[in-house]
Amino acid sequence: MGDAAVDTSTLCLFDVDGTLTAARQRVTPDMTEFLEKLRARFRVGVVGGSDLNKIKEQLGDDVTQQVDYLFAENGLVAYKNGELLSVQSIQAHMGEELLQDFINFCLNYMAKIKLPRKRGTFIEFRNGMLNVSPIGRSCTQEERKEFFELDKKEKIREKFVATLKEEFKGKGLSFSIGGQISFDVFPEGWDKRFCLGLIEKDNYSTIHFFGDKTKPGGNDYEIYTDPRTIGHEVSCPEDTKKICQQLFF
Ligand code: M1P
Repeated sequence: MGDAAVDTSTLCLFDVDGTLTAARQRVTPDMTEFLEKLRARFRVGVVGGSDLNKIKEQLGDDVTQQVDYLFAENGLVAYKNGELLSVQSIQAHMGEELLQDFINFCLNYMAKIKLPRKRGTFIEFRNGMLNVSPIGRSCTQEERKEFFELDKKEKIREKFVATLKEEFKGKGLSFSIGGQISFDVFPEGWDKRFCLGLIEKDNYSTIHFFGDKTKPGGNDYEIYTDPRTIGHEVSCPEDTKKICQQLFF
């Protein structure tokens, strides 16, 4: 089918884990073929929280060529038509002044906490976020469990985050306590909605978003409920395909 048949005003945007692939697994040939078929009708994009290498492991080395948009790290690393479109980082966004104030405050706060055990890597610097861990990320699995149990009782992370929210009020930072030993800090809006800002100038009249973590607290929630998208909740890759079949074919 030639380009004339493509509805260029509609974009179908897909989450990766649980939507195009099973969690952290490779895409099936069936899904790859389906995306190709869909791309003959509409523009197709992929938005994942993982970095580009992890997305390539799951969707294939040539994924940037297989879709119209590939957004890794929620769009901090963005490809359009196989070409690098833009790269964003937390240091470029926050600026060194605020970033250092924040890091120094965290280190100072952690220096005053007494825990049964402390290890290393208290702040992990990632491209799009800081990950802060009072016990330190280099703890063992046993130590991790011990901290997690203690944190349930003593709310160490919750209190830390509450203090940071107060101290850095109005600085445009979001906090998320997701795992067991740490919490994430990132600029407001740097969830999957980040990629929507990058495609604004492409003037799509309709953007369909498909994701599985669409409930509050899930990492698809914000983009799923964003007024710029029509959100579709899926339960697994087979469901994604089924819903698309019903909508588009
Ligand atoms: O996926 C949830 C969290 O998983 C890890 O947290 P922890 O090491 O505390 O269990 C981290 O990768 C964190 O960034 C992430 O949000």
